[in-house]
Amino acid sequence: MTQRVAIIGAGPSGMAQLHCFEEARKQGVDVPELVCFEKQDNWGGLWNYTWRTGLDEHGEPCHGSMYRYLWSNGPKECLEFADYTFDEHFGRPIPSFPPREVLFDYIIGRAKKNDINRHIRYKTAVRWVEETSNGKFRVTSENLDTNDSSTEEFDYVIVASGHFSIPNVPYYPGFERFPGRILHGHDFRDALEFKDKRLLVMGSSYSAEDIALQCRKYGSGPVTITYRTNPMGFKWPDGVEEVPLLTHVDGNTAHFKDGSTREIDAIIMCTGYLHSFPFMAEDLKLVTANRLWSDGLYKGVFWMDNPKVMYLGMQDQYYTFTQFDAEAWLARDAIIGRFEVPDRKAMQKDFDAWRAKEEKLETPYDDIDFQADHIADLVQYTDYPEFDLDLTRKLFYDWEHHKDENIVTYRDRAGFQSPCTGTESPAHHTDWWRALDDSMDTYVKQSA
Ligand code: FAD
Ligand code: NA7
Repeated sequence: MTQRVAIIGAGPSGMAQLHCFEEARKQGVDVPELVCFEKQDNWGGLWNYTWRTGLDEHGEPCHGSMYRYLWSNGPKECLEFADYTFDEHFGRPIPSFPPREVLFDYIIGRAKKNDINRHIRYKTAVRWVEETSNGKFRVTSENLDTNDSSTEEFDYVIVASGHFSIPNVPYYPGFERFPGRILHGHDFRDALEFKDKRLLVMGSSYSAEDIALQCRKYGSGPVTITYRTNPMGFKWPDGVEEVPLLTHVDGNTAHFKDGSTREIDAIIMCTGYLHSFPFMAEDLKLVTANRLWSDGLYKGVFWMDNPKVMYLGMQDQYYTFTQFDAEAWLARDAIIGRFEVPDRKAMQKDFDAWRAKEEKLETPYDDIDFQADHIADLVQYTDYPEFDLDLTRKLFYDWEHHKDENIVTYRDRAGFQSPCTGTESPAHHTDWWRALDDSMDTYVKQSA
């Protein structure tokens, strides 16, 4: 009997999974039947931009959290597919911080090459996954067009449904009477909505940094960023500042812990996301914070209580596509018998060692090395093509320094070397701060 594998989600992680099974098939491996359930009508996950917010056209929670004018927040060389390079896709060197549409094009380039689309059931949401008495998994899904429900059995389940789509939305006193818009970054789409508005941005991580800058770039009024634990501490451009935590709002006045106040017109909460898997039975459900070493997973992939259930891309992310590839390759190899998942005790021992290392991390540089070590640990077991992982550590270090030097210009840096081809990235034709058109045509066609 052919084995069956259910993959939940056709974002970069689920696509990596389908892709590497195809690579094995090309090597002559007898690959299991693959069914990838995707609730949206297209692949690419978060990179598949939607203008929708709230509920989608089917009344489902909208998955998309990406916004217009989003440019890569890390050098593309640190997420390059080792078996499908930027040079191969674009035919010539391109700069290091491409806009969303350009990266989307790159992701689907590899996917088209291996024709993984044939495994994906679009507009199909997974509703429930549970183990059966014979050690298989019963997966119930719903066709969102017809509302028909179907239940099928699988030998393995791979959860690749992402974890940046269910917003964490705190409450602060006075919100219910605030006379302006309050939204989470998940619902942020177009910075032009906030032209001339005085903004309060909550949070001190990637979204707060990028949305604050982005709004200012597109003509917002002054932006005040409020932090809970530590400020980001960048040298902000004029009109952007960081202040301690909000205590409450009173009309248009925001009050902060240091006793200061600011007049504001809108509040954008960049307060993070929740790992949420309402479709997984309790005994299979990952429960974890957004951290570099997720709870409950051996090698960051295998659900330790039942390693036939695997999760991809569940870590907080410096490395993205490269990490998803490394995880997908190992998941595949466990399924096709090339990698043996050890017993529970050995898994726990391995987990504890990684967790102990994670708990000692202090700086972003430590974080980068930790995640690179994780990738190195995974790829050593697989035939993932060789690439210069150590070079990517250095590129991430450089990127951190560039951000510290100037948060507005770090995306203008060139000369990042590809860990796969050695190609050095050229400068973009326009400074990021002045580049208001983020279309692929403008970006790629005019790139020298
Ligand atoms: P996702 O991209 O979230 O894809 C998950 C897929 O699962 C979706 O297509 C979804 O529809 C589907 N799905 C979910 N639930 C179900 C269900 N029940 N049934 C069926 N299908 C389901 N990374 C970078 O490398 N560079 C960046 O610049 C960058 N910017 C980011 C900006 C924002 C605002 C956010 C939120 C994230 C950003 N990221 C960035 C990180 C991003 O998480 C990864 O790049 C990547 O999209 C994660 O891929 P994934 O496949 O794990 O998850
Ligand atoms: P993150 O990285 O999880 O950061 C969430 C931020 O929100 C973090 O600074 C938190 O502060 C802050 N936070 C959380 N709860 C609160 C409350 N209640 N009040 C104030 N501040 C709060 O999420 P991001 O959206 O920035 O990034 C996620 C991904 O999107 C990332 O991969 C990017 O590539 C894009 P803390 O420091 O914990 O005090």
